[in-house]
Amino acid sequence: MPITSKLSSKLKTSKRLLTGYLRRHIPNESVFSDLCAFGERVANEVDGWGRECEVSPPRLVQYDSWGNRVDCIDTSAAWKRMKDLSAQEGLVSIGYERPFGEWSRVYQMSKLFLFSPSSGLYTCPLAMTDGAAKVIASIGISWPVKEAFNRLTTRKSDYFWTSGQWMTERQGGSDVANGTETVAVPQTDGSFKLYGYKWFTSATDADMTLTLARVQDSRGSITPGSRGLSLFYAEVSRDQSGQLKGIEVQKLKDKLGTRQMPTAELLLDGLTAHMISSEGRGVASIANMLTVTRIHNSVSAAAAMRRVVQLSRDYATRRKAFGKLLKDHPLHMQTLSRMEIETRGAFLLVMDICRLLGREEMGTATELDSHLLRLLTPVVKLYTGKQAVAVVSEGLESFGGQGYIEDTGLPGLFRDSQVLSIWEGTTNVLSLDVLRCVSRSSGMVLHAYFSHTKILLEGASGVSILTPAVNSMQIALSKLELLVQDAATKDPNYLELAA
Ligand code: MFK
Ligand code: FAD
Repeated sequence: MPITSKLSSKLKTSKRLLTGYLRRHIPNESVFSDLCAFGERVANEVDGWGRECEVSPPRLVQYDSWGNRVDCIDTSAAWKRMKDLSAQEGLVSIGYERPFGEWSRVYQMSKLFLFSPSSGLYTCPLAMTDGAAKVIASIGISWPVKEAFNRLTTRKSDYFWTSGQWMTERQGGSDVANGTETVAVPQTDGSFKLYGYKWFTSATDADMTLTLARVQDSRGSITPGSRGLSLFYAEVSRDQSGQLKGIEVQKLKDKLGTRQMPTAELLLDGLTAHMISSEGRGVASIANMLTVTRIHNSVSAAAAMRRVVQLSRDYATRRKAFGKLLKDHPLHMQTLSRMEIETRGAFLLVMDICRLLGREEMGTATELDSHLLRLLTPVVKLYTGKQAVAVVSEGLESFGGQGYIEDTGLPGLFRDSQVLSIWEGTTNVLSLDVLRCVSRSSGMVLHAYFSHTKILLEGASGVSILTPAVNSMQIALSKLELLVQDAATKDPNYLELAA
């Protein structure tokens, strides 16, 4: 039996960290009763489904028995149950129903924090679904995306849709602006047909997607670079013979981790799509999706750390070495304490970003809050992504050899944490995003950061948030320092930005 399947008491410890935070900020009994009930459901039901997703990974059926191309991505029953549960529990919709005003995002992300390590990576489609809903909300909920918005944010499982986020192409995942080759050919009815190759598309069993492409004019010309990219909405549907309309699934990727969910390479061959940004504003328009998915990524990183710390602490009360339990070895406990501190710091920092997002969405954010949200989103994503790999690795070591053995369920935690620093922007690319927002706000975001740390220093409850915040800023700033030094000799464009 995998070690991760005896979770009930450990989730209670997780709830202590969570409840401590929530009691300070949302002292509302219905939040606690919902989280307690959900925590029990995760421990008793969902964790087993997560394991099932791991041992029954998706597979691609390209042809049916009669040789017809079907491109069916076959997922486990547990993966499908995750979708129903996500709708019923409001794992996306809470962010849009906003039952607790500016604290609704904290409430939603608290549920995701409990769900994530048991979710079989279902948090990935949920992140993209939330991001797509956010983009639609920001551009206006009207045709052709009105129904899509309603479906993404519903609690009815049979109406619920998930969304993909198809940005990465072979030529570039970081450099989307220069790497995107997909073209959008205008149709007489105002829609477009997309032709191109999307190199990474996760949770490809989604019902719709947001994607980027270049509009081709009547002479077949396109505009290169960022200014040539527009944002498109497309539904993933099948014709009467069961064939995908305008899409061929070329293959499912064979990945280090995240094996529970399908990640496919897709050929877009005349996929019907609707432009939902102004022409040439694709990157700026999808930025709202990036903000939300990067925050989800940070929640998942903190949750992975939390899970491994809980398991390590529990093991320390059962395993004996040199005649006593591990918990009675001060050196071992020092290791666990360091993991615990990292985890608590990450949790508080992540929740602070969720708080800021909630304030912005309710219109209660101050200018300082908005600058902080813009600055801290890439910082927290890059910091917690790296931290999760380190803490989960330490966690595996705390089990000795057993940490390396597959049927404990522990290696999966490690494999799945490695992706957190890669997708949704690598560490360097996010450091450049910090530089971008510092430069484009004429330094206002940094001013906001230093005012915020001063406020935190003055408030006793903020001190615990301060350390990781300062650490992460240091990582980002040291990257910038290197970049500027390097740029001085190699790349005059960066110097201009850094100024
Ligand atoms: C468990 C949780 C799981 C989460 C789900 C995981 C599923 C997997 C999903 C993926 O991995 S999806 C793919 C994610 N891809 C990336 O994150 C791309 C990484 N590359 C970047 O982030 C680049 O910085 C980016 C492509 C966004 C921009 O490159 P450009 O085109 O060279 O940027 P440019 O020209 O500086 O900016 C264009 C506009 O976008 C500007 O606006 P304006 O035109 O109005 O000035 C920028 O200000 C704006 N912008 C860029 N980044 C922004 C932003 N605005 C707000 N926030 C940002 N972060
Ligand atoms: P590159 O951009 O080639 O980066 C290679 C290295 O160069 C990195 O270390 C990077 O930090 C560094 N680098 C790049 N540019 C700079 C720079 N300017 N300065 C300094 N260093 C730089 N994408 C989607 O669109 N949708 C998905 O659903 C999706 N799912 C994914 C699922 C998985 C499991 C994985 C692993 C990836 C997924 N991706 C998805 C793709 C992911 O977003 C990209 O792989 C990621 O953004 C990096 O892009 P890249 O692979 O082109 O790497």
